Amino acid sequence: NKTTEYSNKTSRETDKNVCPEKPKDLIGLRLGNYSHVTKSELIEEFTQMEPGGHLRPQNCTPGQSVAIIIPYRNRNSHLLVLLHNLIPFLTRQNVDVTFFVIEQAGNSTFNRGALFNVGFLEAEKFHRFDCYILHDVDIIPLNDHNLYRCGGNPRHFAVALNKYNYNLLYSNYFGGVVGLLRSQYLQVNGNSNLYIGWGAEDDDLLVRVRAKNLTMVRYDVMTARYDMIKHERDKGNAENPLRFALLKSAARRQDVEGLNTVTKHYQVLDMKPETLYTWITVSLDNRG
Ligand code: UDH
Repeated sequence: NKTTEYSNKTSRETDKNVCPEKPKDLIGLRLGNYSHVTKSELIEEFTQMEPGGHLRPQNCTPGQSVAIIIPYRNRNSHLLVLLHNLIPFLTRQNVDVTFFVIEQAGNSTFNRGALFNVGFLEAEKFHRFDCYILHDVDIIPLNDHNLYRCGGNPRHFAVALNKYNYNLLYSNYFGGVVGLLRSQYLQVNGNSNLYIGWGAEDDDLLVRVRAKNLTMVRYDVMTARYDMIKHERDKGNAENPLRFALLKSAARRQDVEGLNTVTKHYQVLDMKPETLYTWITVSLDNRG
């Protein structure tokens, strides 16, 4: 029983050595590491990784278990760079984290929102994580005071991107990297599954958050600073012309479409617990 195994490892009742609120090894703002790296080099470098992409503090007991959900298709080099940066970053933060890469199979139009819902449901089959962080593959955190954990309100982590001179893109921006407690993700009914192609699924999630009387919280621009790896728009992820119309009905659709309806629309084709991550390939029918 995987769940029991996992819980035993992180049980706080038997261990009084709880990780400090503010970890001691933080170093603050630094440059990202964009050197070319292979998967086997990462496996060799990060011997602390446990099967399925589980990383946990060695010297204290963490307060939360965190799942990082990465929506993915055809971005291998970005994924390796992300992990090369995230693993040391999260080690310094004493985070108990498991990485899930959710790969959309085939050539169907990319559906980032649905992939997050799939990631949540599939991760739950391993463990009821306390905190779910929804993380684009190409966004690299630069300041380890940007603590990867969840709290009383959903957090927008990716506030200041290099692409926008490390400023917020717009005041209601809720994209790139966000974190919600398990209970909050359930409460908002996850993401919408209806945004097929690029745009506005992140805005829809913020509407859902607010409609349930939750507030988005953010760290300041120095703390919540990221580099986005430069890339062209992917094939199979064209701008969605319906996105503005969909966004208008976001709150109305919230309870009838989202996490509670995605099950009908995906199939797991492959599931591999590897050293650096649990890799899950899914087909989506993109019918909501
Ligand atoms: N993603 C993939 N593969 C795809 C499409 C998207 O892995 O084919 C994932 C990936 O995690 C990515 C996220 O979905 O970080 C968001 O997609 P995106 O990077 O296309 O979206 P973003 O708004 O990119 O970050 C804007 C770049 C558009 C280029 C415009 C050129 N003028």
